[in-house]
Amino acid sequence: MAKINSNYNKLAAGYLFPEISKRVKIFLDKNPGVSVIRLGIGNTTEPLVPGVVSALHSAVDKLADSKTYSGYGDDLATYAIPNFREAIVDYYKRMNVSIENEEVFVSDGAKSDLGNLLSIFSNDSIVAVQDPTYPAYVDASVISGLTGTSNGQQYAKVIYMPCNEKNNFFPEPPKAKADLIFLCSPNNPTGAVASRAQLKAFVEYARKNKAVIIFDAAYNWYVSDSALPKSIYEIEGASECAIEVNSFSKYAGFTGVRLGWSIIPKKLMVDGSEAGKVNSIWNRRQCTLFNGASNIVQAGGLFALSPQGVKENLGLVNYYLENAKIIRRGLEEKGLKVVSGGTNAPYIWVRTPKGMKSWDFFDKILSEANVVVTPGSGFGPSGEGYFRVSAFGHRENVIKAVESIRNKLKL
Ligand code: PGU
Repeated sequence: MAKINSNYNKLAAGYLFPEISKRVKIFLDKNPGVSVIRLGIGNTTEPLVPGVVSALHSAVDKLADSKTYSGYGDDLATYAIPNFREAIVDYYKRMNVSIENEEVFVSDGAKSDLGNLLSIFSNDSIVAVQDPTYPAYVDASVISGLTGTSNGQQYAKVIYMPCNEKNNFFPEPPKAKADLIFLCSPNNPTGAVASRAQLKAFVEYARKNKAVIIFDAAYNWYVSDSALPKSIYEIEGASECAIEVNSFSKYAGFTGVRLGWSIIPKKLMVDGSEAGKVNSIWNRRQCTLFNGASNIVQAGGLFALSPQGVKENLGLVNYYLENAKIIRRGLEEKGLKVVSGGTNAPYIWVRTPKGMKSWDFFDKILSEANVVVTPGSGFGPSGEGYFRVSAFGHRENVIKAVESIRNKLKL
C-alpha cells in the first residue's frame, strides 16, 4: 500500500511566498481597479546583460549545427560544459581561495541543492538555523524528517539561533551540539553580513563538533565592503567543515534562467568518514538523480563569470543596491525603524510600528499603501514584529512604492 511521506504533514504552514501571493490575490479580487507594487519576493526584474544574451544566443546556434551540437555533458561527474568548472575555480581564485575542479558541482540554482544536500547526511542529524532565516532550510529539513513536530512557533529538534538587534543580526555558535548548520550571508531576510571573526567562530565550532556548515552565498556579489567575507572559504579551516552553495539568480538575473553551483571540498570531514567521502557521495547522488543544468544556460553563466561579464553584472547589482538605498532612506524619512540591511544586501529589515504583528502590518501596508512586503514572522519566530522589503524591482516602481508609503501609510 502506497503511503505519503508523512513528514509533509509536519509542515506548519504553506510555503511563505505562495502564501503571500494568495493573500495579495484575495486583496486584489476584493479591490478591483487597485494595483499593487510588489517588494515582497526577491525576484529580479531587470533584463539580462547584453553579453549574457549573446552568449545564450550563440549557445542555441551551436545546438542547431551537428558539428557543434552537444547533448549530456561530457563531464559525467557534474554535467558541466567545458570550462565551466574552471571559471568557478577562477572566481574563487580572485578571493584568494583555492578550489579544485572536482569540488565544483553545477546546479539549476541554489534552492534545489540546499534541500537535496540533506539527503547525503544521516537522518538523525540535528539542524541549526539562523532565526529569522530563508524558510527553505527549515522546510527542507522538515521534509527530510530531521525536525520533529512544530508547536506552531518552532520545530522540536531544530536549534534556532536568534538574530536580533542585540547581536546585530548575526548569532554566536549554539551552546547545543548541531550537526548541520545553515548559514546565510549576506542574510536573507535581515540583510546582515557576517564578519570574518563571526564566521571564524562558526568554523571553529564546526571543526570541534564535527559539524558541517551549509553556507548559502547567494547574495555575496552584493558585498561591496572589502573587509567583509564573500565566501566561507576565506576563513582558514573552512574547507574541512563547510559546503558552499551559490547562484546566478541574484547576481546575473538568472531567477528564471536557473543556474548555480555547490562546492563540496575533498577535505570535508564528517564523523566516521574519511576526507573525500562527502564529495564522492554527492557526486554519486548527482550522477543518479540530476542530469545537469542546461548547456545553453551554462554558456550564459560562463560569460557572466568572465571579466566583461562581471563588469556588466555588477552594473545590475549596483542598480538593485541603489534601489535599496532609496527604500532605506524613504522608510527612515517616514519614521519607520530600519534595523538592518540595504547596504551590502538587497533586503531591508524593518521594525513594524507600535509593536504590530508582522502579518497585521503586511495587511496594513497592502491595504493603505498598496505595497507588498514580506512579514518577518514568515522567516522564523524571531522575525515577529519585523518586515522585509526587497530591493528587486524597476526603479520607477521602487520610487512609487516609497512615495505611496510616505503619503498613504498611517502610522
Ligand atoms: N538562497 C537564498 C538565501 C535565497 O534567498 C534564495 C531566493 C535562494 C537561495 C534561491 O536561489 P535560486 O538560485 O534562485 O534557487 N530567495 C527569494 C525567492 C524565494 C524563494 O523561495 O526562493 C526570496 O524572496 O527570499
